[in-house]
Amino acid sequence: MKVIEKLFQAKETRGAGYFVLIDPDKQDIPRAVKMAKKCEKADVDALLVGGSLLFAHYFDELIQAIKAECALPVIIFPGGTRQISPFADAILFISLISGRNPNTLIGEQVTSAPIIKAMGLEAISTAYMFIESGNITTAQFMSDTRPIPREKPDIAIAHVLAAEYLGMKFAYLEAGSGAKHSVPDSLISTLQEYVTIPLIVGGGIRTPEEARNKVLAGASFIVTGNVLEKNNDSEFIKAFAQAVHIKD
Ligand code: 1GP
Repeated sequence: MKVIEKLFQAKETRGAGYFVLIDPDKQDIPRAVKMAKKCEKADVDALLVGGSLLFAHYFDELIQAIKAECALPVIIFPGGTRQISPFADAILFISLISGRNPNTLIGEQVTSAPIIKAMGLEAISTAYMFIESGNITTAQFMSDTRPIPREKPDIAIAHVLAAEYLGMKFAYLEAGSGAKHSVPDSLISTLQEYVTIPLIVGGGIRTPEEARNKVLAGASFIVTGNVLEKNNDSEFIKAFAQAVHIKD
């Protein structure tokens, strides 16, 4: 079964899916493997691997090590063309549609597409949208783009509609890693009325309750990163998974 089908199935059967982001710059290989195993036990739906910068030089090795010990789908969430690996199950093929930087809209994609083809990686077309979150995030700075103002839903609506009409499979609403404020629930509920493509929501989500509220507002997938780097207690991960899986 393709990874995208597994994701749709998780959304269908559990109400929503829960992704944990492993940033190779924040976790070395042994820590990442330990975390991946805990996530599998805690009923996480998939692991995202990637980061805005990538100082780490062991991207392939980290993914291989996770795959050797954990059965969860490993999906690359790339901060750039250096983050492609044949050892992953799929890659979020993102276009940063909230920005007007041609390189992050189409340039990086053209450079990486032939490599992805050669590796036989499953590419999952995803519209990536930065939502203003109270501080300038690394991803915003590195992409040289401005986020969509959080109090201007019309701008966000126009962007998700464009994503759907362009045939993208997901829209990822990103407040940014470590964001002061996560994507507002009210914005999620407005956007889900306009499109049928599933909304992935991440950035600055710190509690299971916050995650659940986003699902209740209409998010189909929730991503957390930072919060589990600070507390990777198995029960805490489980609490997030249970909060997101509203049908379980
Ligand atoms: C994924 O970048 C986020 O969309 C992760 O954000 O690290 O703040 O959870 P946090």
